[in-house]
Amino acid sequence: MKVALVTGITGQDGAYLAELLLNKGYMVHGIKRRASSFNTSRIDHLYQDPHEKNPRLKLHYGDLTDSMNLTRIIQETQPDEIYNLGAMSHVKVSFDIPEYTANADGIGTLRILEAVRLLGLEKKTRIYQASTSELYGLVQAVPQSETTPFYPRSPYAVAKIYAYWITVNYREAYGMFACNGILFNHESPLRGETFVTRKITRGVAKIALGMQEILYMGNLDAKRDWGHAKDYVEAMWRILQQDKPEDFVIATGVTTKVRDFIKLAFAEVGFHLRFEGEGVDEVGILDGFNQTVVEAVLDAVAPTIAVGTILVRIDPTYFRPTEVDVLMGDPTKAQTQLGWKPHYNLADLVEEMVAADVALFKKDLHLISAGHSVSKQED
Ligand code: NDP
Ligand code: GDR
Repeated sequence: MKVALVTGITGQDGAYLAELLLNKGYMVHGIKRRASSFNTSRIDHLYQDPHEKNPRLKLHYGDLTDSMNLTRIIQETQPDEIYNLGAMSHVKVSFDIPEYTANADGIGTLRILEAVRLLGLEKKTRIYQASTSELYGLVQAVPQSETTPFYPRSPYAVAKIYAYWITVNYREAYGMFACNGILFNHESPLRGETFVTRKITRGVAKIALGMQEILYMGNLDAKRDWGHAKDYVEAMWRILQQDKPEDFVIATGVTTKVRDFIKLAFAEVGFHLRFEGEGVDEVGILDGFNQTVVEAVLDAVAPTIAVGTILVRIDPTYFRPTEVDVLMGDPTKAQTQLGWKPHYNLADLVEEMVAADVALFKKDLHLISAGHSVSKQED
């Protein structure tokens, strides 16, 4: 049985990857951080009681900032494959906690590579590093491929560029099977609540259900190449099954403005939105309903919002000190060498995410009507 170790197993990608590896028959070890409350909701459906015979999923307490902990876990688990997905992954937040981000996202990768080397596992253990399209940063070329120069624009991206190059360096210096997947944005119903797509689909669901009035957003002009996380974890696995260790861009090749994602998401609940104004004064206004869609999605809960109501406003808090304007990947190498192509397009993604959030907040409505309180956190 192949053995995999996944850092960041409690995150969006960790959850989809763990499921994929279990389905392929792997023994999966995951590193979770100690928290004051349970933080495994994304993988609870995969949980296996450690007291059962031969469980194939085992979680270990750990942290990418703790070398000894990582070395011990790697020694104990002797993995054939390590997927280093753990990171402080929020670009905006990295401006608030830059030193921690460098430590976890940059040096954390070094700790894994060095542990594998010191333990003499460099010929056994293959390593996947979660690199990112944020490396491209300030636009040098569109679309971006494996040969496009990098120009990082945030503490997060600068930390990840260290991780990218230290992975390349250990491959070249010690002959290790260490690879970068340069993944463009990928989303899902499991996406963290404060990334733009999930923030939008949550906001749309809550507005449609009468639980929120306005969605406050940052830069609506940013363009992103959005895929589905389920497709992207398949690419991670394929990268480690190659004969030779190499780096790959994983993307859909299609880019979309944040503003258009918002329109698509509102359309899922039958709301037509139009945008008016400029800069911080731009607003998204309800232009009309498609009543059939509204009734189908919301179970005949007709919205009481009047046409002409402002549903989206700009809050400059969400602007970044330095922004990445356009990301659009060229996945040709992955298509030809890995035989990888995405199964989901943007329309499928938006549909799945909005439907999941409508279902989620309908549950919250039941809880509220039964006198329970629910989380009000938004960011
Ligand atoms: P998430 O933010 O959903 O998950 C991040 C994971 O890392 C969580 O399990 C988190 O734990 C864990 N983590 C955070 N800090 C540490 C630490 N110090 N030590 C150990 N674990 C830690 O990210 P995604 O699943 O979306 O992304 C996975 C990886 O891919 C990340 O490295 C991200 O930077 C990168 N990436 C993501 C892209 C995307 O579009 N999703 C695109 C390109 C790259 P906890 O649950 O406790 O917070
Ligand atoms: P990104 O994702 O920074 O690309 O990093 P995010 O979804 O946070 O932002 C995408 C774009 O949307 C703009 N934006 C907003 N973003 C957020 N979060 N909240 C808002 O209100 C908002 N309004 C506009 C942003 O300015 C940005 O241009 C993600 C992460 O998963 C990284 O870990 C990963 O490496 C990259 O994708 C590829």
